[in-house]
Amino acid sequence: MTHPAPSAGPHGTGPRRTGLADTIAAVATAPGHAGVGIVRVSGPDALRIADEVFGGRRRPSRTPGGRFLFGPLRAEDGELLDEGLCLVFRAPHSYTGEDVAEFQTHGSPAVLGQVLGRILALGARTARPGEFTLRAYLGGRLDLAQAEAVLGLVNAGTETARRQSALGLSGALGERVAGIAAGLTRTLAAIQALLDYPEEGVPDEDRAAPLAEAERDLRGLLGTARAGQVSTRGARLALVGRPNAGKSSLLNALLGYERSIVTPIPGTTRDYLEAGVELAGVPVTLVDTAGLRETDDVVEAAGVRQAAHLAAHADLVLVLEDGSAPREALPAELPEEGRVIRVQTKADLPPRWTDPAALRVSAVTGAGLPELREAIGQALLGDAARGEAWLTTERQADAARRALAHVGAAQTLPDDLAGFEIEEALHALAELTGQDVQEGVVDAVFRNFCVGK
Ligand SMILES: Nc1nc2c(ncn2[C@@H]2O[C@H](COP(=O)(O)OP(=O)(O)O)[C@@H](O)[C@H]2O)c(=O)[nH]1
Ligand SMILES: [Mg+2]
Repeated sequence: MTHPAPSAGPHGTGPRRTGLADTIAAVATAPGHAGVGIVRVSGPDALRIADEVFGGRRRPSRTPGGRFLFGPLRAEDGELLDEGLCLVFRAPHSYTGEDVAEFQTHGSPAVLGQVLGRILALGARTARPGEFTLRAYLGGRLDLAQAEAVLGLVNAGTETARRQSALGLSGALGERVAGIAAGLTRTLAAIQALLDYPEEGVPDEDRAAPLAEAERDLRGLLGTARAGQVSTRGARLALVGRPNAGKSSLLNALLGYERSIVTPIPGTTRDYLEAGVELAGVPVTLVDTAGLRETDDVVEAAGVRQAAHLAAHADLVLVLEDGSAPREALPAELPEEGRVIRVQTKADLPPRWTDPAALRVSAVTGAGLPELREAIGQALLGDAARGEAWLTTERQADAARRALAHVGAAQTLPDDLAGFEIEEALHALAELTGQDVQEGVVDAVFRNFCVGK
């Protein structure tokens, strides 16, 4: 599959760096055997190299961009390596913005290895992870958030992750950020225009109102960060409670198969175990833990300590209490309210207590499971609306948080200092989209890519 070059974002002018004279090459498809495999070459020599590899009558370097040729691919001594396609892209109309040739061959490691080896022998060098996309960013074809969205699409394991990454790639996040930045820039201009006349002061409609609006927009944007991150990297959900509360039974019910051992004997689960499942479009790792209780058993005590630790580090914690037995306090501290869902288990039996804050669920009959799934989805995704662009990486969320802090500070300060805070907020927003960003940050983003993308 080829990747049509996406249109540049609204302000898609990434910093240009020199030193892109190299021609780079890599296998772009996954290792292993497949019907088709792709080797990609990008850079100033891409089409000259393609002329040597492609043995058909027509030469790639004389072929207009956006066309493909079919013919033999040859080794240096003329031996036939395979028959395949050579796709020709010409700068700037390619994924990287450079001249690009893509060879589509039969998808075996042997064929792909020979074709890539020939290309490298002709003067290309092996591409580093994400280097094709890095070039698209450096050439201004993608902003940094769009590059992260490319990675999100490559890694997407669920429909939610795919949808949000596709939105990010379309530049929707960059546009949302640009809208906030535009408002801040106008406010900054209004403040600077009146700095020489401090006795006048900037009228509220030019300062207080737009700053409040920027704050609201940034809060809305940050409200999507948790959803964006859990939908792409996944979430950890720990089940905790006293022994026999029904943790292992509920884990099995959520999974739909018997993963964890269930017995009437308290203290059955002494180690923890994990299992993956998709809930509300989020890849969730369910973690079953040892029951929380005071115990003299060394192994069980270690499991209880571990359970508390797992709960502290989970994205979300289901706190289970046996609804068919008298309620007892849990012998452990629980995470803060926002990260907890309370569950009253064994809803098929007569309840011995009621608590409107707890969801009643039966692992035996399945009653309450749909509501529990719904509550988990709500807790993980919040009110982040499906159609809007979300912050999908911690890097993006961090930049948005800093922008919000500066906007908050600007609202409380006199004009000259407020102007400084607004500049800092704009700086953070420019980092979010990668217009104004340290090289180390860019490197960190692209380190997570695979070779060939
Ligand atoms: N009636 C009923 N029994 C349950 C339910 N969930 C668990 N149990 C029983 O409660 C006991 C403890 O269950 P288990 O899942 O091992 O609890 P854990 O110690 O918290 O992991 C077992 O005998 C289960 O069969 C339920 O929803 N309804
Ligand atoms: Mg158990």
